[in-house]
Amino acid sequence: MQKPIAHGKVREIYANGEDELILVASDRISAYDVIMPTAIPDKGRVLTAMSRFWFSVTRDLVANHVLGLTRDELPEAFRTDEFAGRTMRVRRLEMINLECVARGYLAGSGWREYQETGMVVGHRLPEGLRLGDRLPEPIFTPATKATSGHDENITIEDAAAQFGTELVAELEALTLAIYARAHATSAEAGIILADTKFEFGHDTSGTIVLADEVLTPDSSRFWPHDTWTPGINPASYDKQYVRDWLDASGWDHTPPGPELPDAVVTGTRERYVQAYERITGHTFDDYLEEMHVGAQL
Ligand code: Q0Z
Repeated sequence: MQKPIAHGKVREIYANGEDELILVASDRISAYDVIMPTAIPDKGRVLTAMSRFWFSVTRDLVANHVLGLTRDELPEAFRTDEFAGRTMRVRRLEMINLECVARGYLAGSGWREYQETGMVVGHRLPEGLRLGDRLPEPIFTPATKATSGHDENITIEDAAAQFGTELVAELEALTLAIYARAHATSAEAGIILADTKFEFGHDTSGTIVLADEVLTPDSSRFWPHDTWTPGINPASYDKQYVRDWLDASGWDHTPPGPELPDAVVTGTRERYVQAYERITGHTFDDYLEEMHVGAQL
């Protein structure tokens, strides 16, 4: 097996010839920005399945980089049980180095900035909003990858100065259109899509293409609608068991994190699968079967 050309905290990228890449999603999970020593079985497969679903339901809004996921669509070296279902063959793009974030609710760094300034990345917001409140309308809050690894928010004006007014306007329109589609789809499943981050690139013809993983719990905040109460820190759809257990363990968020107990692993896996099944209306078993996971080949 060749070596990855890049890896994130929980994913790897391999080259496939000149024009294609292979994205592999692992079962690793991070909490409080630390990778846990215990994996969540099938997490990478659930996230890959979700990404595929969202690329499919947004294909009328934006072109995407997906070329294939099934065994017969992957290069020989990736036709193993370990890679099955967690591996995506994609077009290699000229990536646009701007994190395109849509926020429909007040959370995370947006909440902190709002408390201090009444603004979120250049957007003036109404007074009196609480943590977790829905915004009057979704906002586009671009960010750049800082060398620290953390994203640095920039105003739309700064983004325009760096990437061009026209391109940033197109990215903003695409980001908000995809967010609106995904928010509506998630809402039908009783899940709030609070915010999400997209990465785009250009293909060889200059078309803007949606890339990377999309609308997964690792690139988005998903909240269960039935426990959402503005003013109270919203529960994470997928990671709440892990966070609750870590909070009770007294761990101080410095690496390494503690091994997770079986009940936390099982409960968390169940939440990932449930999110996939609710959002897509398909069973995860059907996905595994389609991807020949566990089949004797
Ligand atoms: C995405 C990333 C990951 C680490 C490169 N279609 C594409 N064309 C060119 N480049 C990329 C893509 Cl998706 C690309 N990343 C982000 C993903 C591990 C970093 F799986 N890096």
